[in-house]
Amino acid sequence: RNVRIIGAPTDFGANRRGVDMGPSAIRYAGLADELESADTEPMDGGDLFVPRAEERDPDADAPPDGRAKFLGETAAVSRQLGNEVARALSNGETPLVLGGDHSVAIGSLSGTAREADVGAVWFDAHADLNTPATSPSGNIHGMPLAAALGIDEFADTEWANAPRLSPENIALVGLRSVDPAEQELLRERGFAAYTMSDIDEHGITDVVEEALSIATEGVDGLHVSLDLDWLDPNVAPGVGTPVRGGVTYREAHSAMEMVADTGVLRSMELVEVNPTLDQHNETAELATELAASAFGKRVL
Ligand code: DIR
Ligand code: MN
Ligand code: MN
Ligand code: MN
Repeated sequence: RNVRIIGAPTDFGANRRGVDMGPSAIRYAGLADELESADTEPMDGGDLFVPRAEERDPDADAPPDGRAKFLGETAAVSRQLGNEVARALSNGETPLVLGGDHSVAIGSLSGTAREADVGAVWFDAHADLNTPATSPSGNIHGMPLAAALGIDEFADTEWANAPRLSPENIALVGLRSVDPAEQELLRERGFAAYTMSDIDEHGITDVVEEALSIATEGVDGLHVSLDLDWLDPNVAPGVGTPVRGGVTYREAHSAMEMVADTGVLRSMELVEVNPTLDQHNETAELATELAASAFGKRVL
């Protein structure tokens, strides 16, 4: 298959500068070679235009109630990215989006769930279900799943809604840092959510198998959102919001191999790689390896 690499070097959705260097770091770590070793054809269209945070006023487009920094900039990038993802898909390519912070998922999801019914697995320490009213930080990287689902303030936002993404086909895996309002949402709306404790108890294979079956049930394709802070900071130190107690190197590969085995991977993103916080670019290297596993790379 042809894999369309789309760099989305945002950082204004996060609380730390440097995640905008993610796309470069991931490419430099050997993404193209890794994808070739998974028997895919990488096609790199370069990076989207993203405004520089220091040239903008974070509160210029702040919503009347609540906080959402760089809302206008996020909207602009999301529109652009949504169109690029949709275009790649219509050319028969599989989009692989390189973040940037996790706010880029708003664009990926709006693009991938435009012409098809799509389910998603969210591999992340966090739930990313805040809204401007509930966010403790005002950082939009903590909100993309709420945005894509059109929850509350995001309800009538054309750039944020992913029209054919249904809440029944979403599974969150690896949770260990969830804000109170997010806990409430998860409970009320009945999302399939698996914490690290679930992985401790049932093992990565059973948890991911269940998550994938929920996400792929009755849909045309699967979107995989991989926030590198899903992994334990011991193996993925180069992220802005590390949380101890994440999945191991081998568990992560195992999960991505299971993604490949579904045969319906439609789009994917690698987000939150911050080379300025990393050791020898190892988090970007890990991201390239995990992408290869998700695209079908095998030892034998
Ligand atoms: C936190 C952090 N829940 C927030 N979220 C992060 O700011 O909303 N998501 N880091 O990946
Ligand atoms: Mn995230
Ligand atoms: Mn996270
Ligand atoms: Mn259980």
